[in-house]
Parts: sequence; structure tokens; C-alpha cells
Amino acid sequence: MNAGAIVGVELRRIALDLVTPFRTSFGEQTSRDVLLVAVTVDHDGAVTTGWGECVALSDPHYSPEFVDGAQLVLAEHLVPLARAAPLTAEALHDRLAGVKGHQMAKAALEMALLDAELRHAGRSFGEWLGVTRTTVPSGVSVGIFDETERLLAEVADYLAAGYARIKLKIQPGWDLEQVAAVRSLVGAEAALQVDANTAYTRDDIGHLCALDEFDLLLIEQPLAEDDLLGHVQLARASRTPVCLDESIHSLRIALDAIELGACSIVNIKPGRVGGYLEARRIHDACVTREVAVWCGGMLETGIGRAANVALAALDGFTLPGDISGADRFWQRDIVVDPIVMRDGEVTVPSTPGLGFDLDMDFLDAITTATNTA
Ligand code: OSB
Ligand code: MG
Repeated sequence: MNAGAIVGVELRRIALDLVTPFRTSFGEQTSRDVLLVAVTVDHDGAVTTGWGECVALSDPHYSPEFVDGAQLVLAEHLVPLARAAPLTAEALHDRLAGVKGHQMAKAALEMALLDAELRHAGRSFGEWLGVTRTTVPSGVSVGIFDETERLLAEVADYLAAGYARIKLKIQPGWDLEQVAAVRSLVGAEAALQVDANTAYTRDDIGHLCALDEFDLLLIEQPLAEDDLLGHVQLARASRTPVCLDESIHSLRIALDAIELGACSIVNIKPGRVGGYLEARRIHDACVTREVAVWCGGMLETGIGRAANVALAALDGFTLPGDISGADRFWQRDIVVDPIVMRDGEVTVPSTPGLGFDLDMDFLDAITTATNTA
């Protein structure tokens, strides 16, 4: 696509309450303070606005990045580099390479630029990626509760709704008993997996092997982000496939983790790896190596979710993603066409851009701050 000149950037913060608190081993979310990035791009005199969403959470408890930090990095480092000369979304990764880390901030800017380019070209993200599927299976991530009964009731509701796969958040003290209870509730055939968000240590490898009897699709990120060797040791000891989330920041780390045997499945989150283009490269490399991938989620609004659904339609995404219907997290989404889960599937967007149109009245009503950069 043609290079465009960024002629305006808006950094907007919105406050969106979750329909129900979402608890993980690293904390509880009751609402999201989301940073949105709007870029106005001039392509040979035609001016288009594109939107991106930064997936960084309020506190640095999932990743080192957090929303206030991401906004500062965007305003003071990334936007000035992006504005220095016309560019395409594909060129942005290299343009920003001098800034170390800050993948989520970089990804948000790349999304906005890509959305603007695709809208200008009248192309959908799915078509640009070359996907052929029109729907993808929809999985749901289920949090931690005070009581197992509550967990079972939630899981029963999601199953009844038709979700194609259930993911349970686990932590020490909330694992074997709960997974056993859920497995007997859902039956032997149901697709079930767990996510520990780094809550265990190498000393727990024996304990984690006790999950093998529950026929899980995978265990996601049991150990620390930087404990690749620990994950190798667990993968050797257990039958449950090990999947990495927090550890994977780039294509290079993904390839190293696979080659070392630290994981046999990769959770691809575009925000965590610096954008959808790096996400695509990781997907492609995993396909070559016959490593299964799936699309993770970060409690995104309809902006991020639309793009995730298109990405997840690539052929290598052979496992259901954390791409639930918008109503799993939001009373009202910021897009006019929120994701709907039906018969265990969600539909790949086909409109120009990343695949959403904003409900501007609602967006304005929940905006807490707007800054130009
Ligand atoms: O570890 O996958 C995770 C949400 C926030 C931060 C980390 C994670 C999650 C989820 C939610 O599990 C998945 C979703 O957005 O549907
Ligand atoms: Mg995870």
C-alpha cells in the first residue's frame, strides 16, 4: 500500500465497566481504562482516520507495560518517529525499532495506521491478510471465584450459550479440585484448557503433572515470563501441552521457545508482540514448524476484537481463540456492530479497515481524557 503522512494523532482514554469482575492469578479487573489511538493520514491528498486500541492494563501486573506508561511512550517517542516522514503500516515496525520494548504501545499505533490504510483502500483486514474462512470458533476465558460452585455455574452458562472451548484461570489453591469438577461437569469431549498467568514455580512441576489426567488442550504460562528452562522441564515431565503467553514478545522469542522445547503451542496476542504484522510472522513461522497457534485476548473492546477475529481466520489458528462475544465482557461495546457468538463461532468482519465502526456518541460519553500528539 502507498505511504501516507500522519497529519493528526489523538490519544483518547475511555472507561468501560465489565459486566462481571474478571479475576486472574495477577489481580481482579472490574473495569477497563482503555487507551485508543486515532491517526489521521494523508494519502496523496485523501485524508482518512484510523483507530487502534492499546491492550495495556491499568497496572503492570500482567506485563511490564501499563496504560499510563503506554500513553507517555506513544506521545513522546513513538508518534514523533512515525510522523517524521510518510510511511506504511508495514514500515512502522522498523521505524520504531530504536525504541526498546513497549510492544503494546507500538501495536496500538500500527493498528491505527493499518485501519486508516485499509479504509482508504476500501479493503477489509481479512482480505488483506488473505484469509478464506468467514467464521472462527469462539472460546471463552473464565476467571477465579471464591467458590467452586460459582465457577461451575459460570461454566454451565457458557456451555449452554455454545462456546466452543472453555479456558479456566488457575493459581495455587485453585487448580486440581476445580479442574476436576469442571471436567466432570462438561464431560470428556469438551475442549478445556487452563491459564496460570505465571502463578507457579519450578517446584510445582510435580503438582502440575497431576493435571494430566484431565485431558486438557493445554496449560498456558504456568511459570514466570523469563523462565524458559522451567517450561522446558515441565514440558518434558507432563503430558499436557505447554503453551506460552507472557513469555512471547517477538518472533525471535517464539522461535527460541519452540526450538528449546519450552512450548508446543503459542498464544498469539498482537498487542504483546508489537502488532498484527509481527503476529502474522509468528503465525507463519509456527505453520512452517507445525506448531499450533491460537489468538489470545486482552479484554479488548470491539476495535481490538474485530482485528483479532480476522487474524484468527488465518489457517494456522487451529485452536479456538479467546474471542468471546462482546456481551461476555461489556454491557455496551464502543462499536456499532459488536462481536456476536453464535453456535460457537464468531463472524470474520468484511467491512473496510480493521472491521468495526465506532458508536461515536457512546464513545464520547465514556471518554475520560483526550490529548493530541
Ligand atoms: O492471560 O490470557 C490472558 C485477560 C487479560 C490479561 C491476560 C489474559 C486475559 C484473558 C482474557 O484471559 C481473555 C479475553 O480477552 O477473552
Ligand atoms: Mg494468558
